[in-house]
Amino acid sequence: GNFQAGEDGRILKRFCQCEQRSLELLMGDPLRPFVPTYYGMVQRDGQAFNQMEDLLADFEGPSIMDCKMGSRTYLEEELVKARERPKPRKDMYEKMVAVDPGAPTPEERAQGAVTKPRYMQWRETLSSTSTLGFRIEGIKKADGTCNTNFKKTQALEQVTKVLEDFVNGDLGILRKYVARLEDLRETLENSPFFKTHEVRVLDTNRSSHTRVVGSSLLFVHDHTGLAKVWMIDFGKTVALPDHQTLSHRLPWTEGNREDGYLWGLDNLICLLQGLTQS
Ligand code: 4IP
Ligand code: MN
Repeated sequence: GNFQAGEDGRILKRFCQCEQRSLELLMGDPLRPFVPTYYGMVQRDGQAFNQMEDLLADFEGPSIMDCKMGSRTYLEEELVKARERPKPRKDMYEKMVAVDPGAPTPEERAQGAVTKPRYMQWRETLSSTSTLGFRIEGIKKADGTCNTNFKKTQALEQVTKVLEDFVNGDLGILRKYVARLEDLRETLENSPFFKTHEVRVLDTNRSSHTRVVGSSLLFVHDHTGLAKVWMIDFGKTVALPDHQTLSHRLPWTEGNREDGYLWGLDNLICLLQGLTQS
């Protein structure tokens, strides 16, 4: 797996240069309270790991939810690569037919393989990634139940029901999640990591220097009423070329590199807010 237990409230995650770079920058950014504290790279049995805060350490029997944020979950580079040097992925083909035997095209069926962007786009349109800018990836509840079977959870009512079930309808927990996400949104909108220096030049405050493709929000709460959210998984979070900026809200078209992160966050906050009022 990607993770190993570390010492005193820390975890080890398989080393990724891109993630290290992001975490190092984030340690000096206003977003720091919303990401796991980074403790640098360590070696174990000849393997390199990023050492970071165990976000579950303060919880008693936590319930956990992973939401993948954004309207696009793969890098544009993958699209270019797939066009120039297509790399057939048999594993992704297998994952695809396991969910929907009718999904592959006749050509893909003959190959027994699909390209990565093809698979990722199929996942996006099947789930709420395309319609809401986020999708639920997995939930592990305090009662021991675990569900990662959300690949086809797309409809607003379905997503809402899953969120409500995750918190067992607890209004206190919901309100804490909403408050934390509103804090996060405000911090994102003011984060130099998320926002570029071109901001002032272009006279817009919605620009960014960073893509946060494939990054997740981790929701954790427990029976004591503690409820927090963190941004996790920066393996695909990269700096944009100079002078390029993002709104994180505009729809993606190839070349504009928009990731829909804030659009998804707006929708998620809206949904949870709705639940506190029902
Ligand atoms: C997975 O598909 C996830 O999208 C992974 O993202 C992604 O890794 C995998 O790409 C892809 O196969 P399923 O969730 O449908 O199994 P995450 O790591 O965020 O879960 P990347 O590297 O794109 O993040 P490959 O190329 O690693 O298989
Ligand atoms: Mn990843």
